Amino acid sequence: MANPLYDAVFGLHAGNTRALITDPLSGYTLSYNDFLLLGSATATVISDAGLAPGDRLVAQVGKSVNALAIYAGCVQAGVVYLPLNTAYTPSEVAYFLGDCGASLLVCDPASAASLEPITTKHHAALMTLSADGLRGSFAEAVTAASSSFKTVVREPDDLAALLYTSGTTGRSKGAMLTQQNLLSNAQTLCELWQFTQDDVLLHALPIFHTHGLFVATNVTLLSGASLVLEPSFHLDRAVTLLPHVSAVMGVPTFYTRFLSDERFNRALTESVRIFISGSAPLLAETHTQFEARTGHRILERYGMTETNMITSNPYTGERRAGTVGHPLPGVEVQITDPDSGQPIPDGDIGIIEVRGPNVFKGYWNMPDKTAAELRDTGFFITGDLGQRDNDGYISIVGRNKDLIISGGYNIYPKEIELLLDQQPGVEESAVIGVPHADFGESVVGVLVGQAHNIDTGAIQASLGESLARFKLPRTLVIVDALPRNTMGKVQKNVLRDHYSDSNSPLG
Ligand code: MCA
Ligand code: AMP
Repeated sequence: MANPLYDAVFGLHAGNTRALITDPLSGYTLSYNDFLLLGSATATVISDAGLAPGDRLVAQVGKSVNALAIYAGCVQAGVVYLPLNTAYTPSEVAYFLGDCGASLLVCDPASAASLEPITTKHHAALMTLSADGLRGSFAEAVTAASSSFKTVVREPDDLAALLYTSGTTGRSKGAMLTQQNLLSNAQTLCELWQFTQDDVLLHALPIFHTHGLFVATNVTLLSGASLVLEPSFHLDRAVTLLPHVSAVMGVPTFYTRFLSDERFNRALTESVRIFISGSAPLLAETHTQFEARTGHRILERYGMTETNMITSNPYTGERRAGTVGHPLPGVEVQITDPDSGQPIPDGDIGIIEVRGPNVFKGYWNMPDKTAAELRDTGFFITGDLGQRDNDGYISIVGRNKDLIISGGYNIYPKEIELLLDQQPGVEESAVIGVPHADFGESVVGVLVGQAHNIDTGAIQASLGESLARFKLPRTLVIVDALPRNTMGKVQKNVLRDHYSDSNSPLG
């Protein structure tokens, strides 16, 4: 094959007049063929902007058909796609742009003025695309561009995307994802979850993360199904759309929000054949309540940016609440002792490690980090703690990495602690995640110092200048000292127990 990912996911639909994008409420549809033409015009623009195969394009744009076409255009042009959370601040974007050596940034017209000095500094071009995908220099160029583009030849091991995942040291790492990583995973999931061209997927996830970008989009495209492409998850609209769709993919927050709506019941979900959950733990209680209300058993699966999807509950067999199911076909999972790295018996708790065609190539320009997390044997050390039962179902019981997952977004405490430690009056800090009914976990910052020397409002404002809002601590508390063990290590578990009720917003 000339370009395995493009040919399998996009190219095979040339001439297909069925709907790829559909809005059952307004009647809008966009055919596969028209989307491919849009993707090819986008590839022309990318190539005309001077990007060669292997160059990086960074996109920080709202979710739209045209934004999705940037992904298609990059794959067709052999350019490495790097999507960014729209909530990231200019200082966060500056890091990604500089680290990956991007050639082009596509951003919202409203952000152009604040991002222009950054692109100038890093010698990258800047083009704009509005959140609806219709305005901006990039949109204009696509409208004027030829939709005839010769697909660039790529090897299975060539990079298709670079997705940044925060690091325990506070420095984000770019996970290098190859064509083969993305394609193999999509093919496996498509088959396992039995997607066909008759499916209509409610797509309300962001398209800058693996879940909404690769899992949802690639699986739909591979199977020839349709997408209801919502800009974001709005409960009222999602409830109205449910009778028109056959599949839903979401983070647990979607499901707890559905359950909070009294219209959500068996009749409303009759046309849906599959509800899939991932990116964060789904409480067994949510699983049970969901079944009682609708008769559906949510299918929970587990994945990571570096590995794509790793495990899934079965489509036809028992979907076991509180577990993430079995390793996907072709994917190996071993559970190892955190100290020795040796595999441990079923039932024991250890680190989940994974090997297979889904596992990334390494971290961009970080050979040491790659070597520390990707073994010579090919196993990637996830940092999640899990156990396997006698029937082969895997449960995630905790994390061996200091990570907070809020509404499906990963937040690394270290990144916030480094900033808190620099604030006036703060001697040191610890950032923890505490239970939150809507987001699963929310962020609490524990500051050491004297209350009269610390202005929490000013700290919050200062953090907001450099951190995306979803990372900001919802609560800041001041203490005399942090609890430490005999080795001097901060006991975050003690803090988590103590502040488990502190998830109210700051006043
Ligand atoms: C928004 N806010 C949040 C979050 N989202 N705060 C904490 N955690 C969040 N996840 C804040 C905003 O900053 C804002 O705060 C306020 O909440 C309202 O913002 P809004 O955008 O209206 O929020 P929302 O529409 O209610 O969004 C919540 C959401 C969204 C629908 C849960 O966060 C979401 O779509 N999450 C999905 C993330 C995802 O796709 N993860 C997959 C990662 P303020 O008022 O202060 O400004 S991929 C992955 O994990 C692996 C590979 C896997 O296995 O899938
Ligand atoms: P990310 O770095 O955004 O790719 O997030 C990956 C992390 O999300 C994993 O290492 C897990 O800690 C977590 N995760 C993903 N799916 C699940 C799940 N079904 N249950 C619990 N945690 C999950």
